[in-house]
Amino acid sequence: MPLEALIWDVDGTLAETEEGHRAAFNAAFAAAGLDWHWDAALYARLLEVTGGKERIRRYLDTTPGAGPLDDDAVRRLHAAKTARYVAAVASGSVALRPGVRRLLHEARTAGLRLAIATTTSPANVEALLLATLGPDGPGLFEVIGAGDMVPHKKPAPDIFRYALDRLRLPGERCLAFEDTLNGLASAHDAGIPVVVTTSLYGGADGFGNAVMVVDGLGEQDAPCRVLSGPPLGGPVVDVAAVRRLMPAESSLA
Ligand code: XBP
Repeated sequence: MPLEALIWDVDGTLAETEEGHRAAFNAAFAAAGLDWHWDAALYARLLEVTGGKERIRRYLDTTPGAGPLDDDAVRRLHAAKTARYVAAVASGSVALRPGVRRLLHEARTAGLRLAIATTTSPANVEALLLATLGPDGPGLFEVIGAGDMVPHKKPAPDIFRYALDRLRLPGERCLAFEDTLNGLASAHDAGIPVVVTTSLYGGADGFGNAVMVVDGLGEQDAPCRVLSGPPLGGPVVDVAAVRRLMPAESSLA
């Protein structure tokens, strides 16, 4: 099937953002007078739950003595966290991962359409795209599916289906980039082939449904490593390489 669009996850894929999220959560907890502190090990476990509000709820449900907090209080706490995260990203604290800027440019030059499918809040996405790609950053993406735009977050396929619906494309004409098991499951269940770029919090195995697993997209002077899938034939994941990953045309097509 010819490739027509690339659909991108955000946190851990476009940029290594989760340490920024973790810092924003902890700052919001402190500002609210809560003695909660999410260290990296606890946060790695809590990341099994996508969505910041849902993650706070999971912490409340699994931490003796934390809470109780009603839904309104959770929403307010999460909004305070989002404000802190957006401010940090807007100040330039986060950079795109190696190869992301290059592949986005190559894809646009090749006429491929771009979309985003993420669990994070829309404000976080806009802040990241403006800070890293400039004022035209958000406009590079035809569709930005984020956060509560869908009823069920990853690993449910909703957010990738949302992107496909608005692209008016079938999954087999797209390619998704993800970094977590939840994200892989979400895109795969939406019928989209997935390239996994392993990340700080995304784990290193269990990506059997991916068409390729790499340690990043690579740059000419900093080659990426293929952890599973066909050889790249060069140092980076580029448009030619992703086109080769697409499923063959169906004989019935
Ligand atoms: C990552 C998430 C988000 C972020 C925090 O989303 O699961 O919850 O960790 O952002 P993705 P919010 O990998 O789909 O980009 O607090 O705004 O949810």
